[in-house]
Amino acid sequence: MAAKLTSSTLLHHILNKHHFPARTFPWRRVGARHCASFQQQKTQYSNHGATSSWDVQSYMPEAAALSNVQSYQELLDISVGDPETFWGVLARERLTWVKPFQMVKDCDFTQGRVRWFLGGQLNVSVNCLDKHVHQCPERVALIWERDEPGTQVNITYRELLDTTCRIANTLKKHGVQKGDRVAIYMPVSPMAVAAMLACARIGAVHTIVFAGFSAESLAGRINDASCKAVITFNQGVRGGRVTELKKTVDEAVKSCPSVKHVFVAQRTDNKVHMGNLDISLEEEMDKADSVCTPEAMNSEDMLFMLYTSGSTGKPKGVVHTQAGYLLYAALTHKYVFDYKQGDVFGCMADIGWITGHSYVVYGPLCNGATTVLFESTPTYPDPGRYWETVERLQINQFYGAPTAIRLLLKYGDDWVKKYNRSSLKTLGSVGEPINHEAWEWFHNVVGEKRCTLVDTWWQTETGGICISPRPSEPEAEVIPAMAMRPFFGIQPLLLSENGKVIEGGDVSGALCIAQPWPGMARTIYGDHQRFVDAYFKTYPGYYFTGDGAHRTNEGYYQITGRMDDVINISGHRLGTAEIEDALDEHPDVPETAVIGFPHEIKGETAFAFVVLKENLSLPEKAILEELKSIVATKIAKYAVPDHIMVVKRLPKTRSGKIMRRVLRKIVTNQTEDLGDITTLEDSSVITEILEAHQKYKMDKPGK
Ligand code: 7RM
Repeated sequence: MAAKLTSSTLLHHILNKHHFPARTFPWRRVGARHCASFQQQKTQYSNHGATSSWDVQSYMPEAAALSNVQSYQELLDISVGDPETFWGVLARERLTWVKPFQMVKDCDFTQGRVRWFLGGQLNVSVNCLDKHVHQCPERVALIWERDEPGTQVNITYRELLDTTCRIANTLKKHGVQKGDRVAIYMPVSPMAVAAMLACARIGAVHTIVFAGFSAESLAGRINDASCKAVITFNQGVRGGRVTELKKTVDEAVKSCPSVKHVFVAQRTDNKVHMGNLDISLEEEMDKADSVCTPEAMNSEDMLFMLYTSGSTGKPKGVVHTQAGYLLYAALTHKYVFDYKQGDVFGCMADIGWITGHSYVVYGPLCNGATTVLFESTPTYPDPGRYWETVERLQINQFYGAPTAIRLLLKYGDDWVKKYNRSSLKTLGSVGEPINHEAWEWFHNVVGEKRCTLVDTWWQTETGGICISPRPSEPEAEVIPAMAMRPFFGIQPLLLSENGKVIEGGDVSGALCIAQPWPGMARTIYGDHQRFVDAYFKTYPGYYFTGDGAHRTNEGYYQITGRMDDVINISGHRLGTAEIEDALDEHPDVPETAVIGFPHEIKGETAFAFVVLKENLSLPEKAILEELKSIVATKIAKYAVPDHIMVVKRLPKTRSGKIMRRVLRKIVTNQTEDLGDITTLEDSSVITEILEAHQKYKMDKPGK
C-alpha cells in the first residue's frame, strides 16, 4: 500500500512537473478497433448486507473517529443527529485538501443558504485524478464503450490526467479564466469527461447541455450562463447514426454574443466547416503542456451548473459547488452500489443529465473506480447490447433507467440469457418510478435473483442519491419497486397540504427533506430568489422536492410522483409550460394546455390540447405536423407530444386558470369523478372536450 497522500506532497508532485510521460494520446484513438480484453484484479465480493461478519470499521473506517460508532444504526443516527461531526470527519478523510476547512456548515433553509466546509480549499480534478495517478497511474479510469460493439477504448488515470491538463492549458491559452462559464455540448466520451475535469482544474464552471437538445435550447442555456466558450465535437455517433453537433452549435452561437471560442474535437473523420470562432481542440492539445497546476478552489466556489426544468418558466441553472458535491457523489457511489476497489462500474446515463455527472464522472473517479462511458443505445445493434457489454467489460454494478428496462423486457429473455452476467453484483434504477413488472424482470432475469437491485430516488438539485434500499443494516430486506431508506444524513419528511408534518406509517404527503446535506444545490444561477421560492417557500424550514411520497408502516418511502406541472419522459424532466410555450409560437394556435399521459415505455409522454384559429392558413393535419416540428426545434425531439388533440376551448376557472386536473381525468378515462368543477367558468366545456376525446380515440385507435 502506498503512503497516504497528503495535500502538500500532492501539490509538490504537481508543481515539480514530476509527471508521467504520455505514450499515446487517447484522444487520437478515434479509429481504434479492438483492444486487449480488460482484465483487473477483483476483490472477493462481499455484500455488506449479506455477510454475517459485518464489521462497521471495515465498512466505514471513519467510524472509529465518529465517537467510536459500533453499528450501522449508530452510523445512521450520528449522520442525522450530529451532521457536523459526521460530515466533518468524512470530508477530512475522503477528500484531499489544499487548505483544511474551518467550519463544517453554515446553513439556513429559510434564506436558502447552504454552505459546507467553509474556509477549505481543494481542487476537484486533483481528487479525481492526481490522487490516483500518484498511487496507481496505470489503473483504467474510463472504458469508453463506443457505439460500435467491441471497439471499446480504455483510458488510464495517467492518460486522463494528461488529456485533462492539455485541455485545461488550451482553455487558459484562449482566455478562459477561473469563474468563467464553459458550455459542453458533447455526448459521453473521454474527451467530454476530460473537458469537465479541465474546467474543474482551472476553476471554470462547466454547463453540459445534453447533445439531444436543439440549437435554440442550447442558445438559451449559453446565454443564461453567459458562457465564454463552447466545447463540442464535429459530429456525434449513436445507434449507428451520425448527428451534426457542430452544425447545431453554429446555429446556436449565432445568437450568443458572450461566446468567444468554439473548441471542436473530432469524433468522426468527417470535415466540418470551421468559422471565425472555431478552434481545433486536438491541434491545440498537441501543442499544449501536459502539466497544469490546479487552481485552489474554495469549497463553495461553483463547480458546475446544470439546467433542469421546473413547473414554471425557463429551465433553471442548478448550481453545485466543489467540496460538498464531490464528497456526497463519492460517498453515495460507494455505499449505495457497494462499489469495491477493482470493480467496473457501469452507469448507462448520458453526461448531459445529473446522473452522468454524479455516477459516470465525479463519484466513481473520486473513488478511483473504473467507470464505463456508454455511447450507444440499449437496442443497437440489437436488444442484447447492454448484456453483451456487461459480459465483455465484466461490469460489476449496472445502473440504468426504468424506460430502458421496460423497452428491453418486451424483446424477451433470450437477449439477456445469451450473455454471461456473472460479473454483476448490484443493479440500480433511476430517473422515474420503476413499475413492478420492470423491477421483477430486472431482478429475476437480468440479475438472476442474486444481485441486489436498488431503486434510487434523487434529483438534479440533490446532487446525489437520497433514498435507496442500500446502504442498510446487514441482512436488511429490499422491497421490490421501492426506494425505501434515506442515505446517511438525509432526513425525509412528509408534509400535508396545510404544511403540517405527517407522522406515523401508511401515510402520504409532500416529500421534503428536513436538514441540509453536502450534495444539495446551492442556488439557481443568477436568480437566488427563484431558488428560495421553488424549494423553501412552500414548506418553510424544509427543502421541498416537488414529489409526493408514501411512507409504509415499516417507515419505508415509496415515491408516488411529481406534485407539480413537471412531467418525466423516459426519465427526462420537462415542464409542461415549456411545451406549451413552444406550441403557442405557432401563428394559428392561440392557446394550448399540456399534461403528462402514461406511456408504456417512456413512462410518461406529453398530451397537448390545442385551440386553433377559425380561418387556418393550412389544413389541420399540416398544422399538427408543424406543431411537432416546432417542439423538436425549440426544445428537443423527445419533448414532442405523442398526442395532440384539437379543442374549441380549454377548461378554465373564472380567474382564467387552465384546469389541467380536469384534462388529466378526461384522457385517463376517469370521467366518473372529475373532482371539484364549481370554479369552472362554463361547465359546458367539459361535454365539448369529452366529445372531442371520444372522436380522437376513434380516429387514433389503440391510443
Ligand atoms: C436523478 C434524476 C428528478 C425527478 C424526481 C422524481 C423523478 C427520479 C426516481 C424518481 C421515482 C425514482 N434527476 N425520479 N428518481 N421517481 N423513483 N427512483 O432523475 O432532476 O432529472 O429528475 O425524477 O420525480 O423529482 S432529475
